[in-house]
Amino acid sequence: MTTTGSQQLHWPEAEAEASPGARLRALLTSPEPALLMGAHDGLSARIAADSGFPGLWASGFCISTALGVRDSDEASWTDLLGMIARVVEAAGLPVLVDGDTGYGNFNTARLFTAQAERIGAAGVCLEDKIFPKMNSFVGDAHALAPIGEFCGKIAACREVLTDPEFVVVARVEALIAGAGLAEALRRAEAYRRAGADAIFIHSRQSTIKEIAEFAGEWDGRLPLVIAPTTYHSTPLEEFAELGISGVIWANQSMRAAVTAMRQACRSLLAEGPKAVEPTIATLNEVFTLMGYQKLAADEERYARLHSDLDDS
Ligand code: SPV
Ligand code: MG
Repeated sequence: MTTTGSQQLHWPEAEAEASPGARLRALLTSPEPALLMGAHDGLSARIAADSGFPGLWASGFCISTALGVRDSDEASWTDLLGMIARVVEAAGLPVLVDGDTGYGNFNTARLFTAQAERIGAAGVCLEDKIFPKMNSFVGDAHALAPIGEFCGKIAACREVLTDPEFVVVARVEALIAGAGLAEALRRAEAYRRAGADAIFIHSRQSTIKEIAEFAGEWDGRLPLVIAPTTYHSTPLEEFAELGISGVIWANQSMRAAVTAMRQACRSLLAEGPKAVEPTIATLNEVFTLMGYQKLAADEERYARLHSDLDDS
């Protein structure tokens, strides 16, 4: 039992016998692609869990955005871990943490990974770029880390873990950097040998084409994870046919929030609260989502538990 205390306080249904790492591993080795929903705070994590997603992606892009900064290592890694702890606690689901480049060298990467395990995350994903990194969809300057150095980072992260089931994902950015399929495969194989449990192969094309080519050549050597942000129109069945193990919906929740909050702000200013009220969650919906009923039940229970002593 490795769930955190606050999960038990808020979400008793989230208790599980297996460790977070074992639960994520089970998802990534199941026959169907596991759908991991992007989360950026406790609320988005809770909504994803409530909607039925089996696991979460703690997105660096989205947490940065929620903190009001850019996805270029502008947030400190302790800022991120603070928010990731909220994501883990609120969801009660296995959480794969976006560890970016590991915030520097092998040492910062392993410190980050050890902390992520300590706060109850299920896995960490490290990408083979240079610190400070830039979001993969911004510009063309995506310098890749030397392969040997990145392999050392993976090995250091593996060795610092206490749970052997904790998942270390190596993210290959060669296709993002325009370095081509052969380089992507060369890197993925090196990372597999260095101890990665899965490969996140990232692409920013609008079709599945280069991911399909990679998956064909890769031939199931390790589970493959993807984030179809730009090739979102690909049917899920195609991912299954390619043998993809994990599909990350990385930023849709944050982008939905941006649209909804903008709309509410605009309507409030232009038309007043009456126009906004029918389009937003009721207070009761929020109270239900956040488990206020359980708090009330607990309050009653503890008030009665030793109430006989009050009379004596
Ligand atoms: C993130 O969500 O922070 C990611 C995935 O790294 S992406 O933004 O799609 O590159
Ligand atoms: Mg990221």
